Amino acid sequence: FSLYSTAVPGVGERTLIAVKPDGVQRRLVGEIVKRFEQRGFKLVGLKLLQASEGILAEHYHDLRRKPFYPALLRYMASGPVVAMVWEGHNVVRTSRAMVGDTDSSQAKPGTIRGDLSVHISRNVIHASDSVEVAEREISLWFHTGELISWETSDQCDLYQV
Ligand code: IDP
Ligand code: MG
Repeated sequence: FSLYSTAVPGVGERTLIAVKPDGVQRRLVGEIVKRFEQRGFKLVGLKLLQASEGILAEHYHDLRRKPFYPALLRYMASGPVVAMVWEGHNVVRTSRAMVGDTDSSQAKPGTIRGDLSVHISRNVIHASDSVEVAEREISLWFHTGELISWETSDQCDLYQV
């Protein structure tokens, strides 16, 4: 039961964020979590996992014909991933802006990729690119029981409730 999420339109929006294996290996998990926390989003799911080929094939289904696809799947399976679900107003669009350009060499300073990575093939983080895709990706990476609905005590500092 969530009083505030229903009271403020759009506050219940959710997105899938994943720290990719290079980000975990480079000990960037804390830095990345910090940015989403400090922006004001709510963490509703979090786990460290070794992604299976099946989940990665489903996750990157649209890219299956790209020349970099086999290397992308090897990269994503090369170590553990930290998968997260973050919730808040406009979280899908805002997190894409926080993440920055897919090509790290084009990503602006101040963005996660622009501050923490140099190359498109090791760009440290995934973020869903639309609300519909986010819903599909969340159900791919998480069971419903792994997502926690909870109230943050600072809701009225972040939103007009
Ligand atoms: P996104 O992660 O910014 O949404 P997409 O175009 O959806 O970017 O591509 C998914 C992932 O595939 C990228 O984050 C990156 O890891 C990888 N990728 C995309 N384009 C290239 C490329 O040209 N070379 C190598 N890897 C790529
Ligand atoms: Mg994408």
